[in-house]
Amino acid sequence: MLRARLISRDRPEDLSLVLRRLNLSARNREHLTRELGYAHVLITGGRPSYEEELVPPYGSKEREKLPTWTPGGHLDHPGEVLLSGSRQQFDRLISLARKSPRTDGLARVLEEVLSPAPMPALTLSGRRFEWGTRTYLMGVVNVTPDSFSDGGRFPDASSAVEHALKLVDAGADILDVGGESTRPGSLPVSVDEELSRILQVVEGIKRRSTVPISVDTMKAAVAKEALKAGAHLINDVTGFHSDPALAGVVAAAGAACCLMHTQGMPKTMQQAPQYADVVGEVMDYLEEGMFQATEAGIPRERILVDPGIGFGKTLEHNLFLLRRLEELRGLGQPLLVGTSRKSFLGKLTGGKGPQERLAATLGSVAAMAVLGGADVVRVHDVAEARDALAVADAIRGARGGGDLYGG
Ligand code: 7PJ
Repeated sequence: MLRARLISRDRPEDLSLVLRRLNLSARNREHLTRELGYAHVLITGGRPSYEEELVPPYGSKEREKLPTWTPGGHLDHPGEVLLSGSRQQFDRLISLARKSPRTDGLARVLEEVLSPAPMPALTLSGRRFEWGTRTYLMGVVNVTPDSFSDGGRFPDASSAVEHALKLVDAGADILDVGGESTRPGSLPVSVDEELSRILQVVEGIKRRSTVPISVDTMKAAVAKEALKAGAHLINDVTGFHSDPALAGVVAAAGAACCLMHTQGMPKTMQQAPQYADVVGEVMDYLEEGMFQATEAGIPRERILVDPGIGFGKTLEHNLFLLRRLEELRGLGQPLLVGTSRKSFLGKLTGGKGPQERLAATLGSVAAMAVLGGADVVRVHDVAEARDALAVADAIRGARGGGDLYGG
Protein backbone atom coordinates (compact mmCIF):
# COMPACT_ATOMS: atom_id res chain seq x y z
CA MET A 1 0.00 0.00 0.00
CA LEU A 2 1.36 3.42 -0.96
CA ARG A 3 2.10 5.38 2.17
CA ALA A 4 3.89 8.59 3.11
CA ARG A 5 5.43 8.31 6.57
CA LEU A 6 6.42 11.46 8.36
CA ILE A 7 9.90 10.88 9.76
CA SER A 8 10.42 14.35 11.16
CA ARG A 9 9.40 17.91 10.58
CA ASP A 10 10.25 21.32 11.99
CA ARG A 11 7.34 22.38 14.10
CA PRO A 12 5.81 25.37 12.30
CA GLU A 13 4.72 26.82 15.65
CA ASP A 14 8.34 26.94 16.83
CA LEU A 15 9.58 28.58 13.63
CA SER A 16 6.76 31.03 13.76
CA LEU A 17 7.75 32.07 17.32
CA VAL A 18 11.27 32.92 16.17
CA LEU A 19 10.04 34.77 13.09
CA ARG A 20 7.83 36.80 15.38
CA ARG A 21 10.85 37.65 17.50
CA LEU A 22 12.58 38.89 14.37
CA ASN A 23 9.64 41.27 13.97
CA LEU A 24 8.59 40.00 10.55
CA SER A 25 5.13 40.71 9.23
CA ALA A 26 2.47 38.01 9.38
CA ARG A 27 2.73 37.61 5.59
CA ASN A 28 6.48 37.19 5.69
CA ARG A 29 6.22 34.80 8.59
CA GLU A 30 3.88 32.59 6.66
CA HIS A 31 6.04 32.72 3.54
CA LEU A 32 9.24 31.96 5.44
CA THR A 33 7.66 29.12 7.39
CA ARG A 34 6.96 27.45 4.05
CA GLU A 35 10.39 28.21 2.66
CA LEU A 36 12.43 27.28 5.71
CA GLY A 37 10.32 24.63 7.42
CA TYR A 38 11.92 21.29 6.68
CA ALA A 39 10.51 17.77 6.58
CA HIS A 40 11.70 14.21 5.93
CA VAL A 41 9.07 11.85 4.53
CA LEU A 42 9.59 8.15 3.78
CA ILE A 43 7.54 6.78 0.87
CA THR A 44 6.78 3.05 1.12
CA GLY A 45 4.81 0.91 -1.31
CA GLY A 46 5.43 3.42 -4.11
CA ARG A 47 6.44 2.72 -7.70
CA PRO A 48 10.12 2.74 -8.68
CA SER A 49 9.12 4.68 -11.80
CA TYR A 50 8.17 7.77 -9.76
CA GLU A 51 11.72 9.04 -9.99
CA GLU A 52 11.91 9.12 -13.76
CA GLU A 53 8.32 10.33 -14.03
CA LEU A 54 8.82 13.26 -11.68
CA VAL A 55 12.40 14.20 -11.03
CA PRO A 56 14.53 16.06 -13.60
CA PRO A 57 18.09 14.75 -14.11
CA TYR A 58 20.90 15.46 -11.65
CA GLY A 59 22.54 18.82 -12.04
CA SER A 60 19.50 20.52 -13.53
CA LYS A 61 18.20 23.67 -11.90
CA GLU A 62 14.69 22.20 -11.86
CA ARG A 63 15.79 19.33 -9.66
CA GLU A 64 16.87 21.74 -6.94
CA LYS A 65 13.33 23.02 -6.68
CA LEU A 66 12.15 19.59 -5.51
CA PRO A 67 12.88 17.70 -2.28
CA THR A 68 16.11 15.67 -2.21
CA TRP A 69 15.34 12.20 -3.52
CA THR A 70 17.14 9.36 -1.67
CA PRO A 71 16.04 6.01 -3.14
CA GLY A 72 16.35 2.79 -1.15
CA GLY A 73 18.47 -0.14 -2.30
CA HIS A 74 16.35 -2.97 -0.91
CA LEU A 75 15.39 -5.41 -3.68
CA ASP A 76 12.33 -6.66 -1.79
CA HIS A 77 11.04 -3.12 -1.32
CA PRO A 78 11.41 -1.38 -4.65
CA GLY A 79 10.24 2.19 -4.78
CA GLU A 80 11.10 3.13 -1.21
CA VAL A 81 12.45 6.63 -1.10
CA LEU A 82 13.25 9.28 1.49
CA LEU A 83 12.16 12.76 0.46
CA SER A 84 13.75 15.67 2.30
CA GLY A 85 13.07 19.30 1.72
CA SER A 86 11.32 22.51 2.56
CA ARG A 87 7.58 22.84 2.48
CA GLN A 88 7.95 24.82 -0.72
CA GLN A 89 9.91 22.00 -2.39
CA PHE A 90 7.27 19.50 -1.32
CA ASP A 91 4.53 21.76 -2.68
CA ARG A 92 6.25 21.78 -6.08
CA LEU A 93 6.53 18.00 -6.07
CA ILE A 94 2.87 17.69 -5.09
CA SER A 95 1.69 19.90 -7.92
CA LEU A 96 3.89 18.03 -10.43
CA ALA A 97 2.63 14.67 -9.19
CA ARG A 98 -0.98 15.79 -9.46
CA LYS A 99 -0.63 16.25 -13.21
CA SER A 100 -0.63 12.56 -14.09
CA PRO A 101 -2.90 9.75 -12.94
CA ARG A 102 0.27 7.63 -12.61
CA THR A 103 1.65 9.86 -9.87
CA ASP A 104 -1.49 11.38 -8.44
CA GLY A 105 -1.51 8.88 -5.53
CA LEU A 106 1.86 10.21 -4.40
CA ALA A 107 0.52 13.77 -4.40
CA ARG A 108 -2.41 12.66 -2.28
CA VAL A 109 -0.40 10.84 0.41
CA LEU A 110 2.15 13.65 0.64
CA GLU A 111 -0.59 16.21 1.03
CA GLU A 112 -2.18 14.08 3.75
CA VAL A 113 0.94 13.91 5.91
CA LEU A 114 2.17 17.45 5.34
CA SER A 115 -1.18 19.25 5.61
CA PRO A 116 -3.40 16.91 7.56
CA ALA A 117 -7.01 17.99 7.68
CA PRO A 118 -7.83 19.01 11.27
CA MET A 119 -9.56 16.16 13.06
CA PRO A 120 -13.17 17.07 13.77
CA ALA A 121 -14.17 17.19 17.44
CA LEU A 122 -15.97 14.13 18.83
CA THR A 123 -19.01 14.55 21.07
CA LEU A 124 -19.84 11.67 23.39
CA SER A 125 -22.58 11.94 25.98
CA GLY A 126 -22.60 15.71 25.53
CA ARG A 127 -18.82 16.08 26.11
CA ARG A 128 -16.63 17.47 23.38
CA PHE A 129 -13.22 16.00 22.69
CA GLU A 130 -11.31 18.70 20.82
CA TRP A 131 -8.30 16.91 19.46
CA GLY A 132 -5.01 18.73 19.75
CA THR A 133 -6.01 20.91 22.70
CA ARG A 134 -4.85 18.49 25.42
CA THR A 135 -4.37 14.80 26.17
CA TYR A 136 -7.65 13.24 27.35
CA LEU A 137 -7.91 10.57 30.03
CA MET A 138 -9.68 7.24 29.77
CA GLY A 139 -10.05 5.56 33.18
CA VAL A 140 -9.93 1.75 33.30
CA VAL A 141 -12.74 -0.10 35.08
CA ASN A 142 -11.90 -3.79 34.89
CA VAL A 143 -14.61 -6.17 35.96
CA THR A 144 -12.72 -9.34 35.27
CA PRO A 145 -11.77 -11.75 38.01
CA ASP A 146 -8.34 -12.36 36.43
CA SER A 147 -7.25 -8.96 35.16
CA PHE A 148 -3.57 -8.65 35.99
CA SER A 149 -3.38 -5.19 37.49
CA ASP A 150 -6.51 -4.81 39.58
CA GLY A 151 -8.10 -8.21 39.10
CA GLY A 152 -10.37 -9.29 41.89
CA ARG A 153 -10.61 -5.83 43.39
CA PHE A 154 -14.32 -5.50 42.76
CA PRO A 155 -16.30 -8.32 44.33
CA ASP A 156 -19.58 -6.95 42.93
CA ALA A 157 -20.97 -4.46 40.46
CA SER A 158 -21.63 -1.75 43.03
CA SER A 159 -18.02 -1.58 44.17
CA ALA A 160 -16.94 -1.36 40.52
CA VAL A 161 -19.39 1.54 40.08
CA GLU A 162 -18.00 3.26 43.19
CA HIS A 163 -14.50 2.92 41.77
CA ALA A 164 -15.67 4.26 38.40
CA LEU A 165 -17.19 7.34 40.05
CA LYS A 166 -13.93 7.98 41.89
CA LEU A 167 -12.13 7.96 38.55
CA VAL A 168 -14.63 10.53 37.25
CA ASP A 169 -13.99 12.76 40.28
CA ALA A 170 -10.28 12.38 39.64
CA GLY A 171 -10.74 13.77 36.12
CA ALA A 172 -11.49 10.85 33.80
CA ASP A 173 -12.91 12.14 30.49
CA ILE A 174 -14.23 8.70 29.58
CA LEU A 175 -14.41 5.31 31.34
CA ASP A 176 -13.53 1.97 29.79
CA VAL A 177 -15.49 -0.94 31.23
CA GLY A 178 -14.12 -4.39 30.40
CA GLY A 179 -15.52 -7.81 31.26
CA GLU A 180 -13.15 -10.04 29.32
CA SER A 181 -9.52 -10.13 30.29
CA THR A 182 -7.17 -9.75 27.37
CA ARG A 183 -4.00 -10.13 29.39
CA PRO A 184 -1.37 -12.36 27.80
CA GLY A 185 -2.27 -16.01 28.28
CA SER A 186 -5.94 -15.40 29.14
CA LEU A 187 -8.80 -17.42 27.69
CA PRO A 188 -12.00 -16.11 26.09
CA VAL A 189 -15.22 -15.92 28.14
CA SER A 190 -18.80 -16.55 26.96
CA VAL A 191 -21.18 -13.77 25.91
CA ASP A 192 -23.41 -14.40 28.92
CA GLU A 193 -20.53 -14.32 31.36
CA GLU A 194 -19.16 -11.11 29.86
CA LEU A 195 -22.58 -9.46 29.92
CA SER A 196 -23.26 -10.47 33.49
CA ARG A 197 -20.01 -8.74 34.45
CA ILE A 198 -20.47 -5.46 32.63
CA LEU A 199 -24.17 -4.60 32.23
CA GLN A 200 -24.87 -3.73 35.83
CA VAL A 201 -21.71 -1.65 35.92
CA VAL A 202 -22.64 0.32 32.79
CA GLU A 203 -26.16 0.86 34.12
CA GLY A 204 -24.87 1.82 37.55
CA ILE A 205 -22.49 4.43 36.13
CA LYS A 206 -25.25 5.83 33.89
CA ARG A 207 -27.54 6.33 36.85
CA ARG A 208 -25.02 8.50 38.64
CA SER A 209 -22.90 10.22 36.02
CA THR A 210 -23.03 11.58 32.48
CA VAL A 211 -19.43 10.53 31.81
CA PRO A 212 -19.00 8.88 28.37
CA ILE A 213 -18.71 5.10 28.71
CA SER A 214 -16.59 2.82 26.57
CA VAL A 215 -16.99 -0.94 26.68
CA ASP A 216 -13.97 -3.11 25.97
CA THR A 217 -15.28 -6.05 23.97
CA MET A 218 -14.61 -7.88 20.73
CA LYS A 219 -18.06 -9.46 20.49
CA ALA A 220 -21.02 -8.00 18.58
CA ALA A 221 -23.53 -9.67 20.92
CA VAL A 222 -21.94 -8.04 23.96
CA ALA A 223 -21.57 -4.67 22.23
CA LYS A 224 -25.24 -4.69 21.24
CA GLU A 225 -26.46 -5.08 24.82
CA ALA A 226 -23.86 -2.67 26.19
CA LEU A 227 -24.93 0.01 23.70
CA LYS A 228 -28.59 -0.61 24.58
CA ALA A 229 -27.64 -0.09 28.22
CA GLY A 230 -26.18 3.28 27.26
CA ALA A 231 -22.50 2.79 26.38
CA HIS A 232 -21.15 5.37 23.92
CA LEU A 233 -18.05 3.73 22.47
CA ILE A 234 -16.94 0.18 21.72
CA ASN A 235 -13.27 -0.53 22.30
CA ASP A 236 -12.26 -3.59 20.26
CA VAL A 237 -8.75 -4.86 21.05
CA THR A 238 -8.84 -6.73 17.73
CA GLY A 239 -9.62 -3.62 15.69
CA PHE A 240 -12.69 -5.13 13.94
CA HIS A 241 -10.74 -8.22 12.95
CA SER A 242 -12.55 -10.85 15.00
CA ASP A 243 -16.33 -10.46 14.90
CA PRO A 244 -17.56 -9.46 11.42
CA ALA A 245 -20.88 -8.26 12.88
CA LEU A 246 -19.32 -5.79 15.33
CA ALA A 247 -18.89 -2.80 13.00
CA GLY A 248 -22.55 -3.01 11.95
CA VAL A 249 -23.69 -3.03 15.58
CA VAL A 250 -21.63 0.08 16.37
CA ALA A 251 -22.88 1.83 13.22
CA ALA A 252 -26.55 1.02 13.93
CA ALA A 253 -26.26 2.51 17.43
CA GLY A 254 -24.55 5.66 16.13
CA ALA A 255 -21.76 4.88 18.59
CA ALA A 256 -18.03 5.53 18.37
CA CYS A 257 -15.28 2.92 18.32
CA CYS A 258 -11.66 2.45 19.19
CA LEU A 259 -9.77 0.06 16.91
CA MET A 260 -6.71 -1.43 18.51
CA HIS A 261 -3.92 -3.40 16.87
CA THR A 262 -3.05 -6.86 18.08
CA GLN A 263 -0.95 -9.66 16.63
CA GLY A 264 -2.53 -13.02 17.45
CA MET A 265 -5.00 -13.71 20.25
CA PRO A 266 -4.37 -13.17 24.00
CA LYS A 267 -3.73 -16.85 24.70
CA THR A 268 -0.64 -16.93 22.47
CA MET A 269 0.15 -13.38 21.42
CA GLN A 270 3.27 -12.93 23.54
CA GLN A 271 4.90 -16.19 22.45
CA ALA A 272 6.94 -14.92 19.50
CA PRO A 273 5.76 -11.60 18.14
CA GLN A 274 7.51 -10.73 14.89
CA TYR A 275 7.45 -7.83 12.49
CA ALA A 276 9.55 -6.74 9.55
CA ASP A 277 8.22 -3.20 10.04
CA VAL A 278 6.20 -2.84 13.22
CA VAL A 279 4.93 0.69 12.50
CA GLY A 280 3.92 -0.14 8.91
CA GLU A 281 2.19 -3.39 9.87
CA VAL A 282 0.28 -1.76 12.73
CA MET A 283 -0.87 0.93 10.30
CA ASP A 284 -1.97 -1.63 7.69
CA TYR A 285 -3.99 -3.52 10.30
CA LEU A 286 -5.64 -0.39 11.65
CA GLU A 287 -6.49 0.71 8.10
CA GLU A 288 -8.21 -2.62 7.47
CA GLY A 289 -10.30 -2.00 10.59
CA MET A 290 -11.07 1.56 9.49
CA PHE A 291 -12.25 0.17 6.17
CA GLN A 292 -14.60 -2.27 7.94
CA ALA A 293 -15.85 0.59 10.08
CA THR A 294 -16.56 3.04 7.28
CA GLU A 295 -18.08 0.34 5.04
CA ALA A 296 -20.49 -0.45 7.87
CA GLY A 297 -21.41 3.24 8.07
CA ILE A 298 -19.42 4.51 11.06
CA PRO A 299 -18.36 8.09 10.27
CA ARG A 300 -14.59 8.71 10.22
CA GLU A 301 -14.85 11.18 13.10
CA ARG A 302 -16.21 8.45 15.36
CA ILE A 303 -13.18 6.17 14.92
CA LEU A 304 -10.17 6.21 17.25
CA VAL A 305 -7.12 4.05 16.62
CA ASP A 306 -4.63 2.48 19.03
CA PRO A 307 -1.28 0.74 18.41
CA GLY A 308 -2.06 -1.84 21.13
CA ILE A 309 0.94 -1.59 23.43
CA GLY A 310 1.69 -5.06 24.85
CA PHE A 311 -0.56 -6.93 22.43
CA GLY A 312 1.67 -9.29 20.44
CA LYS A 313 4.75 -7.10 20.87
CA THR A 314 8.17 -7.41 22.44
CA LEU A 315 9.60 -4.74 24.73
CA GLU A 316 11.45 -3.28 21.74
CA HIS A 317 8.33 -3.24 19.57
CA ASN A 318 6.42 -1.38 22.30
CA LEU A 319 9.15 1.20 22.74
CA PHE A 320 9.59 1.73 19.03
CA LEU A 321 5.86 2.28 18.52
CA LEU A 322 5.77 4.82 21.34
CA ARG A 323 8.76 6.62 19.89
CA ARG A 324 7.15 6.71 16.44
CA LEU A 325 3.56 7.60 17.39
CA GLU A 326 3.84 10.60 15.10
CA GLU A 327 3.94 8.26 12.10
CA LEU A 328 0.64 6.70 13.18
CA ARG A 329 -0.85 10.17 12.95
CA GLY A 330 -0.70 9.59 9.21
CA LEU A 331 -3.88 7.51 9.63
CA GLY A 332 -5.69 10.78 10.22
CA GLN A 333 -7.56 9.53 13.31
CA PRO A 334 -7.26 10.44 16.99
CA LEU A 335 -4.82 8.13 18.76
CA LEU A 336 -5.61 6.32 21.98
CA VAL A 337 -2.68 4.66 23.76
CA GLY A 338 -2.63 2.38 26.78
CA THR A 339 0.63 1.80 28.65
CA SER A 340 -0.76 1.78 32.19
CA ARG A 341 0.93 -0.79 34.46
CA LYS A 342 1.85 -2.93 31.46
CA SER A 343 4.57 -5.52 31.71
CA PHE A 344 7.05 -3.67 29.48
CA LEU A 345 7.17 -1.05 32.25
CA GLY A 346 7.97 -3.79 34.76
CA LYS A 347 10.80 -5.00 32.51
CA LEU A 348 12.27 -1.50 32.28
CA THR A 349 12.21 -0.96 36.04
CA GLY A 350 13.96 -4.06 37.31
CA GLY A 351 11.01 -6.43 37.42
CA LYS A 352 8.46 -4.39 39.38
CA GLY A 353 4.99 -5.93 39.72
CA PRO A 354 1.79 -4.33 38.30
CA GLN A 355 0.97 -2.49 41.53
CA GLU A 356 4.43 -0.92 41.64
CA ARG A 357 4.35 0.54 38.14
CA LEU A 358 2.72 3.92 38.83
CA ALA A 359 5.87 6.02 38.45
CA ALA A 360 6.82 4.08 35.32
CA THR A 361 3.31 4.59 33.93
CA LEU A 362 3.54 8.34 34.54
CA GLY A 363 6.93 8.40 32.81
CA SER A 364 5.36 6.84 29.72
CA VAL A 365 2.33 9.15 29.83
CA ALA A 366 4.48 12.28 30.07
CA ALA A 367 6.80 11.07 27.33
CA MET A 368 3.87 10.47 24.99
CA ALA A 369 2.37 13.86 25.71
CA VAL A 370 5.63 15.69 25.06
CA LEU A 371 6.30 13.72 21.88
CA GLY A 372 2.88 14.92 20.82
CA GLY A 373 1.64 11.44 20.19
CA ALA A 374 -1.48 10.47 22.07
CA ASP A 375 -4.89 12.17 22.06
CA VAL A 376 -6.25 9.87 24.76
CA VAL A 377 -4.31 7.83 27.31
CA ARG A 378 -5.93 4.82 28.93
CA VAL A 379 -4.88 4.61 32.58
CA HIS A 380 -5.80 3.00 35.90
CA ASP A 381 -4.46 5.91 38.01
CA VAL A 382 -6.44 8.86 36.71
CA ALA A 383 -5.62 11.47 39.38
CA GLU A 384 -1.87 10.93 39.05
CA ALA A 385 -1.94 10.81 35.26
CA ARG A 386 -3.96 14.02 35.18
CA ASP A 387 -1.22 15.86 37.10
CA ALA A 388 1.50 14.38 34.89
CA LEU A 389 -0.40 15.51 31.79
CA ALA A 390 -1.08 18.96 33.18
CA VAL A 391 2.69 19.44 33.35
CA ALA A 392 3.63 17.72 30.08
CA ASP A 393 0.89 19.42 28.03
CA ALA A 394 1.89 22.80 29.49
CA ILE A 395 5.56 22.33 28.57
CA ARG A 396 4.63 21.43 25.03
CA GLY A 397 2.51 24.54 24.64
CA ALA A 398 4.84 26.96 26.48
CA ARG A 399 4.90 30.48 24.99
CA GLY A 400 6.51 32.58 27.69
CA GLY A 401 9.73 33.43 25.84
CA GLY A 402 9.44 37.12 26.74
CA ASP A 403 7.89 40.11 25.01
CA LEU A 404 9.98 39.60 21.90
CA TYR A 405 8.13 36.35 21.21
CA GLY A 406 4.82 38.11 21.03
CA GLY A 407 3.24 36.30 24.04
C1 7PJ B 1 -5.75 -1.75 26.07
C2 7PJ B 1 -7.11 -1.91 25.87
C3 7PJ B 1 -5.06 -0.76 25.31
C4 7PJ B 1 -7.18 -0.24 24.30
C5 7PJ B 1 -6.43 -3.31 27.34
C6 7PJ B 1 -4.52 -3.72 30.13
C7 7PJ B 1 -4.85 -4.78 29.15
N1 7PJ B 1 -7.83 -1.17 25.00
N2 7PJ B 1 -7.53 -2.90 26.69
N3 7PJ B 1 -5.83 -0.04 24.43
N4 7PJ B 1 -5.33 -2.63 27.00
N5 7PJ B 1 -7.85 0.52 23.42
O1 7PJ B 1 -5.32 -2.92 30.55
O2 7PJ B 1 -3.34 -3.74 30.53
O3 7PJ B 1 -3.85 -0.55 25.37
S1 7PJ B 1 -6.48 -4.62 28.47
